[in-house]
Amino acid sequence: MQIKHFFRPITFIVYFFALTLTASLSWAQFYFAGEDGYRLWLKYDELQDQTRKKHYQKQLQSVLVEGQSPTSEVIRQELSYALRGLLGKALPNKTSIANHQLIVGTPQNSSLIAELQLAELADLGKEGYLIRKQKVRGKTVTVIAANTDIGALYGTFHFLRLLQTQQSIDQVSIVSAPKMDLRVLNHWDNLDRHVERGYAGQSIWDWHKLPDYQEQRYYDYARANASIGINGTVLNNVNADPLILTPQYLEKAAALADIFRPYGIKVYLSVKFSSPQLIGGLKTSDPLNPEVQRWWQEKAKEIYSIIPDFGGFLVKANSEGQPGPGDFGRSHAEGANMLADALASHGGVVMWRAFVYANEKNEERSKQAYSEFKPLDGQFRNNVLVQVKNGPIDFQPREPFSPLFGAMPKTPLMMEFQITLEYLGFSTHAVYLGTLFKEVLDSDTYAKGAGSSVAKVIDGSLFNNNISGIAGVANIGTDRNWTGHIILQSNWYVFGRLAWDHQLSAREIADEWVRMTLSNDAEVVATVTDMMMDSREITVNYMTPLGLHHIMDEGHHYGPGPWIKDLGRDDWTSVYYHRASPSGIGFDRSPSGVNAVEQYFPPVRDLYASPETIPEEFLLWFHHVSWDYKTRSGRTLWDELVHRYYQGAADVTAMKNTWNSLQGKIDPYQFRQVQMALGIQEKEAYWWRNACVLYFQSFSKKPIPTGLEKPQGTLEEYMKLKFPHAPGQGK
Ligand code: GCV
Repeated sequence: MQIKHFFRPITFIVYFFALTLTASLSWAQFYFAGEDGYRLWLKYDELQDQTRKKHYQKQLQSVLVEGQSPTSEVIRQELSYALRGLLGKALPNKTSIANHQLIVGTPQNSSLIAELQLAELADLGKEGYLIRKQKVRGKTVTVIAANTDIGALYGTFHFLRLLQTQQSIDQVSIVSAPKMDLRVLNHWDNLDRHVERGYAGQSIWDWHKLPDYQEQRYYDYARANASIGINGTVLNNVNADPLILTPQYLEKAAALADIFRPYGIKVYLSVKFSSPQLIGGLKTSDPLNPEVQRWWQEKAKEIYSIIPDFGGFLVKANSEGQPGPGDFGRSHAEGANMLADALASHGGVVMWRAFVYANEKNEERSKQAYSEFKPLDGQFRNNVLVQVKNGPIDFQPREPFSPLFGAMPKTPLMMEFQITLEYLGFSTHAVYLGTLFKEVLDSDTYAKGAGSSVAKVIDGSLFNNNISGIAGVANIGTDRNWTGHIILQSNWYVFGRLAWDHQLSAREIADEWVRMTLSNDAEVVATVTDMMMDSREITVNYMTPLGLHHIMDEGHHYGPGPWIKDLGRDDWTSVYYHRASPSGIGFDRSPSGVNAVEQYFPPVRDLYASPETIPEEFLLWFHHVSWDYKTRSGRTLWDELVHRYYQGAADVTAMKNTWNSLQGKIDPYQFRQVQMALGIQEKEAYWWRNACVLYFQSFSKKPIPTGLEKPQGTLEEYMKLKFPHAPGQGK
């Protein structure tokens, strides 16, 4: 799978001539050889620690994977590929049962495992597993057991992770089951392969060549997802093309579903609510119209006839120009229920998005999803999940959690995170999202008193929901390294790991990802993990400190644009959100303003209601304060704001230097990729700093605090910058 460019003779010759002909080329050009990132965290390179390797070799001389299903075959292949790589040794093809040291299977496909009568399996459901040293017919072996083949596959990946991260397997004893049912990637991929908010190339789905041409990448995508427990994928953009439901495209989706099935991954589709009119020839898409209902029922039947385990529909309705039940005077519940009824008998679900805001409502944007959906609690069918973005606006570098979490006890709420960095620097900034995800998941809603975390709302445990789920808007594209640069692979990884177990810490997941992707060297692991853990806060500081939000340039959302005003709608502009004026800055969402705090449960509501008690990172989200307002550092608001912008930018320089200190300790190509990205990030961090400080200074009229350099450039210069072809824009 990996192409070692440098070692191919032809490549070597090309490099040689390039070097001699261009004397100015530095040796750095050679650093493009190496690990290109395609293998993600499933590299399985031979372990460098010889003692550890020998120890593993002794315990893994012979492996038995039970079962004949396609999933068992996948397990067999993955184990043999991985162990050959990690241990540098092919496994013997056949040994007698008595000699097996690792056995993988289920009580159904393995008499050896059935004999063990493993009581823990009773609590592990369809996807859980156990990994344990166990006496089997008198001999101690490692057992990976589950109730299903998919569970055994997850257990296998966990076991391989232990080896990849060089942990002891001597006394291994692990029992694990996912905390959420649906762990789903949302691809905002169009049928022409443009990815909305995608910064890593085109869509990996080659719709034109499907169903017959099946890329190796589809299989590697499935392996990667299965390795972190992701069990569903929504193939197409929520701004859906109705053609996805035509036979021509369903056949293509079916081909992908066939590939993903052995890996435990179900296919879902985003659908356009007006499909009955657009492709069905009906005069209406009114959800209460019997003909429309019949159309969806027939469509569901057609889908299940070719994708028997089809997951269901994701719907963006009456949002940003998309059609929906509101067009016919119906509620979101009536729309969702019609689709849910069509899918119910086949076992499908509807993931209905709560990302709605409308001009006509004349209500502040951050409050609208709550106002619209809370009254519908209890009205949805039991195969509907309402999918809520983590914050009340739109995937900003920092937002408070959406007040809907905790507010709809009778409805399963699904989390929607954004893995792609639409608002955090596209694919050239190194921002690890583990800390952002955890901050949201661990937030206490107080819906049922202290301890009612967002995580407990979405995993269904707080309100005892019948189904639970979490979605992540994918950052995946055709770039050889999948995600733009290597560090951003960690965001795909951490999403999957937290979807499986939200109690894991962001740090332990970063640590494990670094070991599997970059190196097990202690210095590399510590340095990169620290860097990743700080990276999101650094980004908040140079983009949107102290609760500022939505001040990026318009449309593409690339770079700073606090001056953006006069667009089609106020709540698409930056000035709507920061409200800077000569007297101060920030959005008054307290009781003296639009009172968005009322949507939270006490004591959050009370804490957020006053600038004195609100956590400072949300100050300007909920309050308009004067430039002289005293912040907790003792500085005035103006000085604190400027300090944070400066600190953020300086921290990127520090991060770049830290990374540079790892040269020679990381694969050269991996090193170079991140080095280049950090170079861009550094430039852009200073751009953000200078543009925002100069802009806000035009209101505060205050000097840059002593000791800080003057921003380079002028505000006018920054305001003139235009990026009409910035990637990932909506079409
Ligand atoms: C898919 C934001 C993005 C849009 C996206 C929308 C959504 O507004 O900028 O590109 O559309 O959110 O989540 O539906």
